[in-house]
Amino acid sequence: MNPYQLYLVTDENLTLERLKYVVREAVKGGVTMVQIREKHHDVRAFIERASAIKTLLQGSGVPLIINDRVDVALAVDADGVHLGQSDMPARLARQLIGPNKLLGLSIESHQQLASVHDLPIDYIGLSAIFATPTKTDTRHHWGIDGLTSALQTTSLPIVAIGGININNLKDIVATGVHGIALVSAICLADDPRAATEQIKALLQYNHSQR
Ligand code: TZP
Ligand code: MG
Repeated sequence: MNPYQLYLVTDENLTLERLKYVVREAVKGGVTMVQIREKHHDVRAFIERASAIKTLLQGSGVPLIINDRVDVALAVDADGVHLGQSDMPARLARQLIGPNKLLGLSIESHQQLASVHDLPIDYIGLSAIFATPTKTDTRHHWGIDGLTSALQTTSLPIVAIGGININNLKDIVATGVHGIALVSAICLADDPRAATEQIKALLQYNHSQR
């Protein structure tokens, strides 16, 4: 199974109860990976939230990835870390987490993309495909054409993130991208399980049409 196919990134504004509910329902709906992304909470709350999700994912086969913080990933024994450009350098993170954990890196420009080939990472988060209210400081928007050319530039798996929803999914899948990462399309849905199932079905249908 491709673990990048349907990657849930959690919304930092969810209460712990809603966070647990969303992740539980999204797993039932078929997400293949979960990233806990916390921007406002202190490290203690981050660990508490990550531990709760780790417990919930136990036995599901869905890997847990921690955004930004290698220390939190180690503390909760997560399956991996996702770094941004201002987080710990990938090489150092790899030394700390060892060879067996997943390491992802957000790539936000052509220049950053050109320098990934010698980094010890497992996958790229191509950010942001489209402008999105979930993250308002994104500067470069790759669009479908940028995503297509990025896929030709690297052999690393690419996960597309930013503004992806059921309306543009078909165009994203048509690029052959390895996976899509979603925040609001699942976290803000009234029924996160139904939303996930709908997206998963569209992914599978569009993939079969390629
Ligand atoms: N990184 C780039 S865009 C983004 C992140 C975390 C937010 C994506 O959220 P949404 O709601 O799926 O557009
Ligand atoms: Mg980050």
